[in-house]
Amino acid sequence: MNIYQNILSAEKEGKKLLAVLIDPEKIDLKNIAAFIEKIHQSIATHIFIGGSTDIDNQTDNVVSVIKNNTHLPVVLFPGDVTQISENADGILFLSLLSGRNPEYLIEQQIKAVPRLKNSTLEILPTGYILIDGKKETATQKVSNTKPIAQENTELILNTALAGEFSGKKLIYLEAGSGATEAVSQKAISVVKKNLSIPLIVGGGIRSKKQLKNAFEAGADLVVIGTAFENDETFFEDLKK
Ligand code: 1GP
Repeated sequence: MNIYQNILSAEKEGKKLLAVLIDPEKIDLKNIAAFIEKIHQSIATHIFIGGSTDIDNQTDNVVSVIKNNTHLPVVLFPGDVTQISENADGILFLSLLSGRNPEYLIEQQIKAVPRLKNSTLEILPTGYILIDGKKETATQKVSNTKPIAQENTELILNTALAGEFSGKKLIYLEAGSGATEAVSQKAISVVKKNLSIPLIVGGGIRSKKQLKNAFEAGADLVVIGTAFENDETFFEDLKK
C-alpha cells in the first residue's frame, strides 16, 4: 500500500478523499465492527487514528482491531510519541508549524525515531497548521501554542509554504477537534492555489455542506471525527 502515491494520484484525477478520525480514548471496541461497516458504506477513503492524548495506551490495541476489520488505509495521526503502532499502514509525521513550541516542532519527532527507524510504517512528513476555530481545542492546550487567526491568510499561506519548502509532503490545516468554526474557504483556497503538495483540512466539519465547501475550496483530503462520534447517522448522508 503506497498511501502517499494514492493521495497524489487522487489529487491529479480530482478525486476527493475523506478520512474518518477515530480517537482511541473515545471509541467503544465492542461497537467497532458495526462502526467500520458504516465507514465502508460511506465515501470515506481512509481511517485516521489518534487523539491529543491516550492516557490508557489504547492506540495499539485499537489499531489492531481496526486493521482486522478494514481494507482501507489506516494512518496514525498521533498526539505524541506514545501513540505509534506498528500495526497501522502509515503515520502522519507531524510538525506543528503554527506553534513555537520546540516539543512539537522537533522534540517529539526525535523521540519517535527509535520506534520508527525499523518499522514498516509509511512515514508521511506533514506540516500541521492550527487555525483559530473559535474554541480552545485540545491541540492548543496540549501543545501550549496559539492558533493562527482565520483572517490572517498571509501568515497561514506563508506557514504552509515554509512547510512545503522544508520538504513536507502534506500540509494539514486544522481548526481543532470539535471546533466551532471550520477552516474558512478563503484560507483553504489561498493555500491550495499556491501549494504544490496535497492539502488536508479538518476540525469542526459536521455536515455534508461543510464537507462540500472544504472540497470546493481546494481540500484534497478532509478529516472528520467528532461529527461521527456524536451521531453515526451522519454516515447516511455520506453513502457511496
Ligand atoms: C481533528 O481535524 C480533526 O484533529 C477532526 O476534527 O473532530 O472536529 O471532526 P473534528
